[in-house]
Amino acid sequence: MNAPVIRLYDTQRSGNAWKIRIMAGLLGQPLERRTLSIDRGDLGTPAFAKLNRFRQVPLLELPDGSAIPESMAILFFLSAGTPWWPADRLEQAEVMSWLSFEQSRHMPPLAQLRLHLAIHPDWPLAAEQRATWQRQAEEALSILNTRLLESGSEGWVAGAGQPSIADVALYPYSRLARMAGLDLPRFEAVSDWIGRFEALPGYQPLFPGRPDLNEHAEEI
Ligand SMILES: N[C@@H](CCC(=O)N[C@@H](CS)C(=O)NCC(=O)O)C(=O)O
Repeated sequence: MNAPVIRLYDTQRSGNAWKIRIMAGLLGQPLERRTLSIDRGDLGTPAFAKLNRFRQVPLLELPDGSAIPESMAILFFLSAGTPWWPADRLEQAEVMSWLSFEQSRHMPPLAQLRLHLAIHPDWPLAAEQRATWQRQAEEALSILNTRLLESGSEGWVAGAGQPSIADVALYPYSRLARMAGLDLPRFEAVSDWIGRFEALPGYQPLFPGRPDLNEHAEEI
């Protein structure tokens, strides 16, 4: 009999889905990947809309057929009961505040700049829009940098002693900031934290087995 599988719907270059592959790697949780392509229109099909009303990746499908959309919800689901989701209510609130920051102020400008500058440079991008995203992305990295400076050279996003799903959530689009045209080394504490994060046992690069391709722009 086949072992029940947890299935991840993702795309090759999705930073939001990368969070889930990293989390599964860090937890030693096997995942079966169903890799779709936005450029091919896979997310616009009625079959995918039936699985995920939000029509986005990541989507996690459980062995009983239930499905969880949204990277934050999936990170919570996978990490609950492990050290990646703290037991203390105040610490949980701290983690959630960083998840909210990632979704509202960090990921949107960084993901849009990466999409327009590196993945689809053929798409039109008005100078004013680019400048707004650039300002928002710099502000988000600066807030994260200040937090990591407070946490110290061994520290993590939502507490000094232990990484949490806040680190997993904030890693991908921080790591990809150069593709978004940002000067990542200027955010020294963020750069150091990225190095510490990538040294964690179970860390997964964007393209499996190819950490050298983390900033690769094309599907392979
Ligand atoms: N809030 C969502 C955002 C997911 C998201 O933006 N996914 C992108 C790929 S990284 C996507 O599916 N884009 C296709 C589309 O929106 O049509 C999450 O955190 O999971």
